[in-house]
Amino acid sequence: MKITAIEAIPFRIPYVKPLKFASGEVHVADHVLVRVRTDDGIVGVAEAPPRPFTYGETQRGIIAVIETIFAPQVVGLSLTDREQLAALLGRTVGNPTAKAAIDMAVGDALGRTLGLTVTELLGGYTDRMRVSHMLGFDQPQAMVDEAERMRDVHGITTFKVKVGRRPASLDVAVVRALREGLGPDVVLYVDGNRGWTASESARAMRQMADLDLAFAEELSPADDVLGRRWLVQQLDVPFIADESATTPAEVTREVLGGSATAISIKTARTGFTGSQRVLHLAEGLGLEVVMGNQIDGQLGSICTVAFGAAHQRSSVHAGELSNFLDMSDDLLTEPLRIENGELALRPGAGLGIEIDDDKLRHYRTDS
Ligand code: MUC
Ligand code: MG
Repeated sequence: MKITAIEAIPFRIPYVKPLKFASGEVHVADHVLVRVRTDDGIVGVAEAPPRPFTYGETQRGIIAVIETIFAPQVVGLSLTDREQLAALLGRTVGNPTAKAAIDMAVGDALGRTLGLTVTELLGGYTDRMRVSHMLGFDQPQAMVDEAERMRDVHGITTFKVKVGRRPASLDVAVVRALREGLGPDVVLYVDGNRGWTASESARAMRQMADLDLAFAEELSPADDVLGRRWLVQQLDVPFIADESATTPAEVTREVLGGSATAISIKTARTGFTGSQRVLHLAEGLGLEVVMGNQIDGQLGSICTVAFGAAHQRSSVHAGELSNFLDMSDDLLTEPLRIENGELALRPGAGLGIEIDDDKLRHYRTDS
């Protein structure tokens, strides 16, 4: 069970339909495949998606920090030394997806070694999650058409709508068109990626008061401290902290400070170990949790569902698991399928997936 090598492999897969939101846009998945090898011949995998506009990481930076800082410290640990691993990775500031991918690849390798799924190792609550689809910026009718296609083809009935544009009336019109087009039974919520000020957010939420929104996420910056508290206090829906509250300390600060009342957990940035710490804190604080999407590929999405399905609190709400549908291809031998609005786990050990060597050869950019 000893870790003998950690590889960081860049790959590049274009999106058929780019995702646009207030803090950036993604046209190509320039991700990093992380492989952890052990002395038993086991290989665990995970992917790191750099989001420079949110966390400052780049594809090259992820590879550099893994190869020069993390791998030399982690090689030699046992797969069961999870606290040692967290402590070693935690000595370096930042680099959330590089750390998370190592943690998750170790989790996958441990499951494969023991013949257990990652979900069984983490908690084993259930074997699937309902899916929420994230709708990026577009014209109202195009966003309604996309949502209808997701409902008709995949059975998805929960939608997160990207907002935060100026004028805010653009986004208010989209959310109204979605509610009118999809009817009262779908779940709708909005994510502003800090695009509006607190007062713009409050005004837009008043204009959408009749649209039965389930949540509002990161409408304004958490660093506008008093404005954000003022905003959160007046809303009658939970306010989700996403990029402003990624660690237990940040969640504690934002929630106790009145700047959030629910949280998004993304395995892409906190792995399995860090996500479990945040989740258990959320239980203690009594916060609702949504499993978020860092614009993950299929490997990232299976990590999210493996974690989300492992615990009761993370599987209450639909998880954001469907954005890989907008990619032109992926790395798995057997693509993930969303059916009847659900994404089910694979039965095999670890994450239950395999990397297709031909696809990796085709999409990797280092050879
Ligand atoms: C989200 O929930 O904000 C956009 C940027 C990112 O890192 O994740 C997405 C979705
Ligand atoms: Mg968000």
